Amino acid sequence: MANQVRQTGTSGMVKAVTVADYIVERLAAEGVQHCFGVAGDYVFPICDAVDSSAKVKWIGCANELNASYAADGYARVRGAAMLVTTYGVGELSALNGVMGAKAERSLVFHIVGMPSYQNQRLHKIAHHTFGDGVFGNFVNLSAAAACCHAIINPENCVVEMERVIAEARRNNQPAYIAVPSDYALSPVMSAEVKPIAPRSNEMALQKAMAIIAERIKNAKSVVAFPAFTTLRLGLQKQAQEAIEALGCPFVTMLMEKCIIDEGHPQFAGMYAGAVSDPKTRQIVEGADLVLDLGGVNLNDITTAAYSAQLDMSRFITVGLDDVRIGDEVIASVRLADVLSELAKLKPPSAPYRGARQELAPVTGNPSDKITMVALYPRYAAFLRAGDTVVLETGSTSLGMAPTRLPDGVRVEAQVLWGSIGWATPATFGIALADPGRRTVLITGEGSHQLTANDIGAMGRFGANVIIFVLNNGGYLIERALEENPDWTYNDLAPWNYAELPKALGCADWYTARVTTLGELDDAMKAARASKTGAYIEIIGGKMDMPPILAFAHSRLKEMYGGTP
Ligand SMILES: Cc1ncc(C[n+]2csc(CCOP(=O)(O)OP(=O)(O)O)c2C)c(N)n1
Ligand SMILES: [Mg+2]
Repeated sequence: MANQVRQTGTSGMVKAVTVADYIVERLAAEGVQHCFGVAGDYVFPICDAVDSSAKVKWIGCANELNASYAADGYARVRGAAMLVTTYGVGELSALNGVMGAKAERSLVFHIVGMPSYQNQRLHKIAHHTFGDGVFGNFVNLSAAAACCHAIINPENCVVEMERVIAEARRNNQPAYIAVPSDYALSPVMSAEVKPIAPRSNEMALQKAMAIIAERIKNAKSVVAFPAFTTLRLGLQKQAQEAIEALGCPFVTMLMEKCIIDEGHPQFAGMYAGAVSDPKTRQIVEGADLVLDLGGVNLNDITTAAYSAQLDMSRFITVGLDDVRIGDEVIASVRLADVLSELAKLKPPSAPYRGARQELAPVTGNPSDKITMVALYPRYAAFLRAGDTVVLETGSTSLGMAPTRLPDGVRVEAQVLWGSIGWATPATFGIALADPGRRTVLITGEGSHQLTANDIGAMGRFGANVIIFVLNNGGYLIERALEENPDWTYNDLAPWNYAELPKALGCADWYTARVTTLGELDDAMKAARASKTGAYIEIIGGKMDMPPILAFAHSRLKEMYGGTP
């Protein structure tokens, strides 16, 4: 008992801290105040530790997939999130969301309660297994969704928690922490460790900065890409300061929309290969030096079906933990340090000044049906500084991409992983993570059908979000990505969307179903004024798609490859 970690209980008695309590306390110290999950017997000790914690609140979700998406959203704002699921059946349901967090670099601590060590040793036939007495069947699967993992026991708990926290922070990706149920209730054994904060190797940082400075000096034209990772790490301000010191134009791609205000004088537009404004395209593709601040993701979506013409030899990519210049990689250099070094540069006397793009005018008559041409500028006019808008994969996010949004609006989207259904629970997590901002969800109805049941949790936990659901009679984006738009698999069960909040326990929410622009304008005003949540179902046209989607439709071969 001598080396058990102890804390003083309220009664003044000294009691040993259990593994479960320690894990919850340690994650609370990482800034986690909410724990998303679904309970189960193997994970009861962890759930109990959360429920009795004064620092972390249990947020029960309708299912583990929703919980994982909510945790991803929360982590994007808070820097870390806690997700708790039960062995096998629970953790496996969460994997899509945890893997999405890995792809999009969002730090979710996934805690899973396992059957007890005793029953594992005895190879008992237990529920949530294949009935084979084997208990390692799922560890590798869940571990593959994370960047690191640990199976916790009372002796390794303190050391392993520091190791996985440091590694997860280094990569800003999920960590998987599995805890047998009897160990979870055992007292933690103390160990001499200090939290490890990721930092740069000073020599490597100096070397990288010298090369970057030389390349900047010799470049006739420089353009900066602030990457989505700066948002995940809370480094937007530092990225902006670096760009202001550089004085060069900066562009954003879909994963980075509004990462720095679109009204910033150095903003040179959104870049998406061939569908970019020609001036933006020239600035990017004609630049001598492209400073990629954080590691942008040049995927089929962000490059508009690989239509970007980028010479990678002109790139300097500052990753989370290294700097890449051509084929040279300088390891152990942190993005935050490079940004603060860049911010020390003396700004040029005549920095780049872009042509300021104003918000698109709101058009159409009150009795008109709702077209996408009329809808996107309305979203832009509706959003304001202090809003976080969550964009679901689908036709709308592609339509919103080139739509200029007001300054002070934060945008979240899951562009790379692109798992539909993500945005609804992610909105919930984001709203809980920062109640000081208004969280606005813009989703298609098809995506919404996957995870709409957690609207109930939004009401239960007082997340006063504003939800716009575009009901366009099916999977429009899929109709556009095929030669034949009329395959029946792109049709949906016709839900009464506007009635969902009431059915799911949010009786005091403002709800509306709108078919004309006048109704939409009135509903938007009412939603903004609502003190509780708001939910607006927008009836759109079955084939009314944004121009970028029409462009993709013309490049199906380039996107998917031709028939061999
Ligand atoms: C989990 C998952 N399943 C399937 C897909 C394929 N998919 C991509 S978009 C989409 C349809 C989206 O439809 P909706 O939300 O109604 O938006 P719309 O394009 O109609 O505006 C589907 C099925 C996916 N990306 N993720
Ligand atoms: Mg749809």
